[in-house]
Amino acid sequence: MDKYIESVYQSILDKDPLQKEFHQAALEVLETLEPVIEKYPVFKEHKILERIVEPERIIQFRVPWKDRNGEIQINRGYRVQYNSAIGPYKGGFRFHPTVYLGLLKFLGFEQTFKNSLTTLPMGGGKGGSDFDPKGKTDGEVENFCHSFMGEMYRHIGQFTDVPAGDIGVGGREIGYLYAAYRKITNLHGTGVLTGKGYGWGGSLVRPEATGYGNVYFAQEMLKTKGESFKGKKVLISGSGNVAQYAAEKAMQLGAKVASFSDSTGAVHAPDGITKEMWDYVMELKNVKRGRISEFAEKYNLEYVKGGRVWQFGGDIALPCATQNELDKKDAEKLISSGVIAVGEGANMPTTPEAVTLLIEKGVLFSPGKASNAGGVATSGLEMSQNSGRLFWSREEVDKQLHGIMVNIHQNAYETAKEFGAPGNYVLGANIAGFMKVAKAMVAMGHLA
Ligand code: NDP
Ligand code: 2IT
Repeated sequence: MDKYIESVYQSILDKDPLQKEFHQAALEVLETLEPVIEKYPVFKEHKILERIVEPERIIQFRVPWKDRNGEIQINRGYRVQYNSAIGPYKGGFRFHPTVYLGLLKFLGFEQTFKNSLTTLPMGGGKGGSDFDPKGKTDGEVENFCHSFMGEMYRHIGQFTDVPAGDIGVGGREIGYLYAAYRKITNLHGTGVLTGKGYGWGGSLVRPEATGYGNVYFAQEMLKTKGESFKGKKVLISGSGNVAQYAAEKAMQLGAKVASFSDSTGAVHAPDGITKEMWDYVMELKNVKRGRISEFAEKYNLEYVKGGRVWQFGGDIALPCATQNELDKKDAEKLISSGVIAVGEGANMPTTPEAVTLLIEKGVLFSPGKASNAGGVATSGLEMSQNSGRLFWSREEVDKQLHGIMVNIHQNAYETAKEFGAPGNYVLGANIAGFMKVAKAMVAMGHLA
């Protein structure tokens, strides 16, 4: 690695030695930026790298709430407002027991480049809490959300910072959060959150957007090799929002969706799931909030407790659960089963060693910041509709989402070629996402 870039990376390690996911995300970006720093010395003169790794603002607060027994519980709330050079901070809230500052810094950092790739005017941010919605009653989740928003409301707004969902934050949580925001501020400020329900400011296709977008991106990658989803065995990990809609779109394109998983295990459906089975998973996960093992039981499918879906082998892999869920061993298994494409639906699900191996072996590989950008892009479309006080049809939103994904693919593909690494979507997406933010920061001087 270039000495200057290495020194920036070293400063991150020195300042925050325990934030390992953030180190990983920063290194993955920094190590691909060498040709840009060489070609545009202005970025070094303006200390863009030193500035871009440092969040503009971090908010951390106490979230006290009462559980079903009337007992007081305490969680931590956060918002990392990473970069607002090209628009208001934008990015989801994650509610999961593993949430801490290092995790949210990784996600906010990624979000900055992802949002830039969408071409919409959105900066990067991320927030959340170590609160675990699993096993909680609706009432407990509601109490928690009200307390969380009791502090968060003063830091957000349509021109400041626009949060949305992520792991553990879906339509239910956004509803409770939005109610608290309205109560406190007396504003029907629809533009303050995205992922709202249809009828109270939400956009059609936002729930589907990340999963659909990931499949649209993979479709573009496959086209470069004269391939398509038709008849392919597709492995999907996770069974939450992104996994559900990636599965639906892959099925619509004629693929056999052969797996789902959750944090307790993996299910194999070697012949592909049917629409009825997909409906069952939707009800199981979104209404009953049950475990994926119940799906395996119901349809008499193989279930591997504590296992990962990659062991089942397939043509296309779409990791849609969480970070670092596909490692080098998993990549080896996928390669030996003849995988042709891996499209990240989650954020950073593939470990660096696995990414290197997949690219080396000529597997089409898309980094999450490019291929899962459909979610935040459609959040951007929700913001546009809120500003215009109107609603677009399903066809209109889906058409725009599709166009954005095709464009991100094209941009990453062309940028990789321009910088001497044809077919390397990691390098292409990092450089393309970085350039727009970096140029904006240079234009605005050292305060940006
Ligand atoms: P959900 O909460 O709807 O689903 C998450 C899924 O991943 C669940 O199946 C969950 O299983 C599993 N999972 C979560 N944590 C772990 C873990 N530590 N180990 C194993 N499995 C785990 O979240 P989303 O579908 O919204 O998010 C999935 C991924 O996609 C995340 O990386 C998120 O950052 C990313 N993403 C989401 C976007 C969105 O619009 N929602 C946009 C772009 C990216 P369990 O129920 O057992 O916890
Ligand atoms: O990681 C992500 O891009 C998201 N969780 C979606 C963020 C958003 O603002 O829609």
